[in-house]
Amino acid sequence: MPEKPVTAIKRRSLLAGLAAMPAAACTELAETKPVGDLFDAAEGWHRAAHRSLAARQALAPEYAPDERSPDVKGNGTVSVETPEYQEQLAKGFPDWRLEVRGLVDNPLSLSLADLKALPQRTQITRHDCVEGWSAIGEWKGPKLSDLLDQARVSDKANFIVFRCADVLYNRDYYESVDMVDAYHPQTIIAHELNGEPLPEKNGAPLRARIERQLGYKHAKYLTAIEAVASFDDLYGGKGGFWEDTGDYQWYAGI
Ligand SMILES: Nc1nc2c(c(=O)[nH]1)N[C@H]1C(S)=C(S)[C@@H](COP(=O)(O)O)O[C@H]1N2
Ligand SMILES: [Mo]
Repeated sequence: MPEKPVTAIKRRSLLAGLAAMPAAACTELAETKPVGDLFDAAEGWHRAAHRSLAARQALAPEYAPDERSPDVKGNGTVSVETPEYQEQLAKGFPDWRLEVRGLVDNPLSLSLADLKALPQRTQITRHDCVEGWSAIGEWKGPKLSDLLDQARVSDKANFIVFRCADVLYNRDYYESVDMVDAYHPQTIIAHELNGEPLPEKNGAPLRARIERQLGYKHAKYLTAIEAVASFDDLYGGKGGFWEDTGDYQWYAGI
């Protein structure tokens, strides 16, 4: 299936970039350069913005089946010890729901069966953990972009937040990405690893795969996907578990 262009996202990202341009720089340019030069400068900026957006939309490398690692080790939370989770795990998660909510016109509550009924993407990619290990695995699931399209994300949303079922060091694990990564064609909600249902240690029943980012962004044990305008009302306000502790950066592009 051909990958969908992300025109709406492109426009939003370009505007965000424009807003980030210091006002003083604009004033200075306008006051000291002839109008023609200003136009050229704007066009040059536009081209550069496009180039960097294109770089972020590029695909992560994909591998052959025989390049898969024998195991993808579990890291961070490897078991959710509540009785509810353990019961669902034993039964194959018949009652698990993934909510898609926040700044959306059509909130969703999806079962595992609903997610499996959507078009699926299978990708063999390398997981790179910031702690210094990597593993190649085959991940399968629907594209996050399909869920977001179905939920009709509002123009006011700037980020997608991943809510998780686990508690690590007494705090809820969560993560977030911007719209470029959310709509990236390799960003999927995986329910399978190497042809099997996701093992508990790797985030059963659902985990995010965000292939252009480091491992800690790939939230496991997903319960909800939330469109937000900012992180202000979310835990420590930095958009993720490790971001709030101050250990790692929010943008972990690779
Ligand atoms: N919910 C949740 N997601 C998480 C973590 C976690 O502890 N809890 N750890 C992160 C880190 S640091 C890494 S490297 C990967 C590990 O994924 P794996 O256990 O499948 O190797 O999950 C990420 N997502
Ligand atoms: Mo990690």
